[in-house]
Amino acid sequence: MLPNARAWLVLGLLAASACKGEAAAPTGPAAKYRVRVQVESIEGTGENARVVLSHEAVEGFKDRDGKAATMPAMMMAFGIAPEVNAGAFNPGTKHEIEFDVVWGREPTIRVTEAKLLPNDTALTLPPR
Ligand SMILES: [Cu+2]
Repeated sequence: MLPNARAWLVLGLLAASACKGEAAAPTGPAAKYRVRVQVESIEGTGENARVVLSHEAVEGFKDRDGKAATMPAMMMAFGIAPEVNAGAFNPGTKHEIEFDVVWGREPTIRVTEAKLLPNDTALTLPPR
């Protein structure tokens, strides 16, 4: 691509995102959390991939207004950031993950890092 063409493409993308308006804009910087999880299932591929995880209670979770909130141990679906190896999320495996939260983004909650834990790691998960 010619340098000029690339610059116009970048400008076009900026303009397109500016035109989306405030309502669609993600609010504030990403908040990041770490928690230990067990994989339940994984669905979809690429940007649409979602992994269902049972996670331990999340320390220091904040709500949409930045106020202290609670996220107890539960089972829920997470998006997966492109840099994460989704192939490691085999059902039943345990991981320590980092996830980010951007209110207004789809998906709001996304795994950004994952480290495999030994399978005999004892986790405090919701009753099944
Ligand atoms: Cu949760």
